Amino acid sequence: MPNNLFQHAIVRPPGKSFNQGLTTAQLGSPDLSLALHQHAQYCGALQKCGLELIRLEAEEDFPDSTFVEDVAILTAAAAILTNPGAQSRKGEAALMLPVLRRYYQKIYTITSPGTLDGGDICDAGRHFFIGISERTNEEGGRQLAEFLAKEGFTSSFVRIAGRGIPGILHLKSGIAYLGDNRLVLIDAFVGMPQFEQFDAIRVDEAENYAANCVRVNDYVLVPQGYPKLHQSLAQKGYQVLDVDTSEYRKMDGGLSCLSLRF
Ligand code: CIR
Repeated sequence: MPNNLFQHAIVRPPGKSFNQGLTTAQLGSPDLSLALHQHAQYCGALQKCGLELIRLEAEEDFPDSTFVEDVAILTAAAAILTNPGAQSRKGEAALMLPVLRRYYQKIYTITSPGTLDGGDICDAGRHFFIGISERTNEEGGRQLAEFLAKEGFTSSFVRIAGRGIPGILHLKSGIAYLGDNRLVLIDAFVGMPQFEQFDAIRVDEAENYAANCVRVNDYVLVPQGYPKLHQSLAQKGYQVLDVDTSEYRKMDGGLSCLSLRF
């Protein structure tokens, strides 16, 4: 049985300004109509997992706002609104606040000088790993750790900034918690003492992008085109749903960033 039983997901499609968002990928400009098609397929996959979707409008003023995961951390009893680390994304948090108010009575907020992106936060059951990255600083991590402690969760920092791990914008670019004490890990994270107690599923280096997969109830969503990880997960007994995110990859985004699940 999954230990993460989600009922809802917040999603926001990309707008016409999508190709003006932040990226280091050097994979070319995304095709908006294909991105919208892929977003619709992604939404369909979440619905197949049993989730009810909360669909937000595209926001032209914020090219990266389709990556909704970065602006909030959602736990059973409380939400934490983030202060995104990139200047161009800071306004996205205010857009999310009224949405969170519809579902959460208790909302904490990360404030400056603390910065934090949701992509750096890996919820591993009662423990949260907090990536300290180019986007999430120690003060942001410290504030989050304090809020989580109030809600009865433990947490620890994973330092990724300055380690020069290629393709790793956020912690969850290289790690995913599947429930069942299992972590999907890229090689750079294998052997780190913090992860030793978990059953690790290693990602082949050529498939690093696929480490950003998501367990949603009875399924694991995996980016399309990464057969080795698909196979490893299927062999462990997971029902795997492949979702094409090629246009989001061009903007440094992965599967998890496209929704907030709760
Ligand atoms: C950014 O650089 O902020 C966006 N272009 C991509 C954010 C991806 N989010 C994530 O991995 N959680």
